[in-house]
Amino acid sequence: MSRQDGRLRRISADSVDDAGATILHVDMDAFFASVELLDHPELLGKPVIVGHREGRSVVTTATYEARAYGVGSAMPMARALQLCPNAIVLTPRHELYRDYSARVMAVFEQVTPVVEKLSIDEAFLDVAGARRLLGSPAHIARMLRERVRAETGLTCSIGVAATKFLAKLASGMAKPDGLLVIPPAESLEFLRPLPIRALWGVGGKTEESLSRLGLRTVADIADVPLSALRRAVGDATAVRLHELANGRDPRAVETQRIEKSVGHEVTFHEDISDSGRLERELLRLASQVGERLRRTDTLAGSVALKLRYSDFTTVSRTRRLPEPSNVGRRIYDASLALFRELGVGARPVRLIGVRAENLDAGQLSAGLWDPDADWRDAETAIDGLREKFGKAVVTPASLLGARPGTAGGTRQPGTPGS
Ligand code: TTP
Ligand code: MG
Repeated sequence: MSRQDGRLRRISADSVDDAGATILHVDMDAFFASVELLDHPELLGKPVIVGHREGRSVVTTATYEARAYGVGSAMPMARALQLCPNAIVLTPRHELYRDYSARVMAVFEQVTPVVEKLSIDEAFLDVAGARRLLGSPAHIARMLRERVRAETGLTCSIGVAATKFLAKLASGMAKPDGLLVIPPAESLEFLRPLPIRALWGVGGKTEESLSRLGLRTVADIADVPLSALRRAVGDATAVRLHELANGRDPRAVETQRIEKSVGHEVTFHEDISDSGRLERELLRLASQVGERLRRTDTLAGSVALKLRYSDFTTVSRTRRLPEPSNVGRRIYDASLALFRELGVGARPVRLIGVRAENLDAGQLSAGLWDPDADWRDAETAIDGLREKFGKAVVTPASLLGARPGTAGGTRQPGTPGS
């Protein structure tokens, strides 16, 4: 929820009924910016943006004071400074954020071992088993917010509900520095008036197709016959949206992560300045990453691109996917956008790598979470052919009509990231 500026904030009263609402979604407020403010207390209450001021950089995040001007994550820095010329821009210090992330996650793990880390600053917790010892879910959530603040100086927002989807929705609404409990008996009442955009995976084209049918709210989706929904957005998406709109979400909080990331990279024999060539290489790497994700039935939440230039400076950039995916095409789209943002410029490239992060295993098994059914079917068919006839026969580049096998480099599978 990157556009959030806290204007529509909703929080719960102390007396809220939380029985059965055992899933917590915790998300740190303006995370990178809040960590920076710990070091710069004189900037508290000011519009602060974290990112690089120069070039074609984008905003990583901004304080809520800056968001009031319309500044948001992933916005070009130039645009952000037009909107908020007085903003103070701080250079990101990723190591520091990772350090705070680990401290925050450690606080979560004091509450329950059932913690599913989703990204650097958010996690799901299942507190069903912690209730006897620690109290009701809302009580646990309040305690958790206090502990996070006491141990790190940072604020977070927490959503408490009976399902992952609702808990995540609730934490977004409680921001910043709030707690919102959705009593299970009121789940539908809460959901139905929301715009369809609130449903996981609805954005862009899906939203357009649905509005063309006159569907505007979650209630509209819940009440429309499934067959009509299927015709509009395809089988898999229709079923998923219908389930979500009716308050059903079978996904459990998963603690086990087989791998934290999956990546491939290639080092060239000679430095490359031809961006077309590098983009084809990106497609190949992204496809390999997608194939590995599909093999373990894992979805990636974000994609990282790594470039090492001829002078050995190395940069990496991360982008969140519009929705979790294991489709090579989606991973390629995200890495290409990052690549174009960074640009090759005057510096030739000696290494390029693509990595899938925020992995979420086993979510596809219910068949409910598949907005990319067509791409996935096509790519899974290719997986099968490659297994049968060897990798050289069907390459991802052949999907785009490019000539395969032109990389001329050494390729190493990436190691799981930290
Ligand atoms: P978010 O949780 O999406 O954003 P946030 O914590 O800054 O703000 P809030 O949750 O209160 O809305 O992302 C967590 C961090 O991840 C964020 O502080 C910076 C980083 N990030 C990026 O670098 N690029 C992005 O596009 C996004 C969305 C986040
Ligand atoms: Mg956050």
